[in-house]
Amino acid sequence: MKSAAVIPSYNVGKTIGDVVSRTSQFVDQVFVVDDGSTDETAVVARRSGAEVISLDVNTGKANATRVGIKKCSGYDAVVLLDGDLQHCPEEIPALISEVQSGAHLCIGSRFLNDTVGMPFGNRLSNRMASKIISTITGQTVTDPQSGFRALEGGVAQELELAAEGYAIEHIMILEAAKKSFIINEVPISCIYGDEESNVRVLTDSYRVMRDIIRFVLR
Ligand SMILES: Nc1nc2c(ncn2[C@@H]2O[C@H](COP(=O)(O)OP(=O)(O)O)[C@@H](O)[C@H]2O)c(=O)[nH]1
Ligand SMILES: [Mg+2]
Repeated sequence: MKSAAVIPSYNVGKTIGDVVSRTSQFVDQVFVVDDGSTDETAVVARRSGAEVISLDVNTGKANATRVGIKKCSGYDAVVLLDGDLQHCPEEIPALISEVQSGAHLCIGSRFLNDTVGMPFGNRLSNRMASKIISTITGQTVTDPQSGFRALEGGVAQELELAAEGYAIEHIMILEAAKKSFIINEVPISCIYGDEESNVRVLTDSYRVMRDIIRFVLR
């Protein structure tokens, strides 16, 4: 199974080298979409073996992910993961294996494992998102905000992913469910260290809700 990873990246120069070199051990090609970073993200990613797609200005996680997925045409599986080392690349084979077994979208869920270390705010917003996405799709999705997931290659190219910023994770699930694609989850770990989040609670929560409502009304 020919696989690729897409890492949407914004100012993750401190961690991207490690993420790329560890991810390369489990996929055939790593694409880093450097989204107008002002640090050494692109240089470090390239040096670590990734093909880097550089965007001139910061366009947000959704756009960078769409750009990266387009580059993956011809791959059988596309893995998505964050660039700040909160995900463990060694868990990639478990996600790809689900695609190999027939899943169209396999989400790495932090809630099927111990959630020790997850900040209270994240836990709360995840619970709410889980209720909303599970209700709309009619299936239990324990971690709709997880950025660590794998898509079947053809499905990856077929999804429109009409979302902005962090809404992409939710909209990907809704689009996949609407097209009756097979969605499942596997447990993953998530590391909470001293990384900084780019999430702006009010703006990003508003965008997520707006994009979900738009999707439902379409
Ligand atoms: N391309 C791109 N990637 C982003 C942007 N913001 C965040 N990311 C990526 O998305 C991942 C998750 O973002 P982060 O801010 O850490 O969110 P959190 O982990 O949910 O708090 C990061 O590791 C980055 O790789 C952005 O504006 N553009
Ligand atoms: Mg993060």
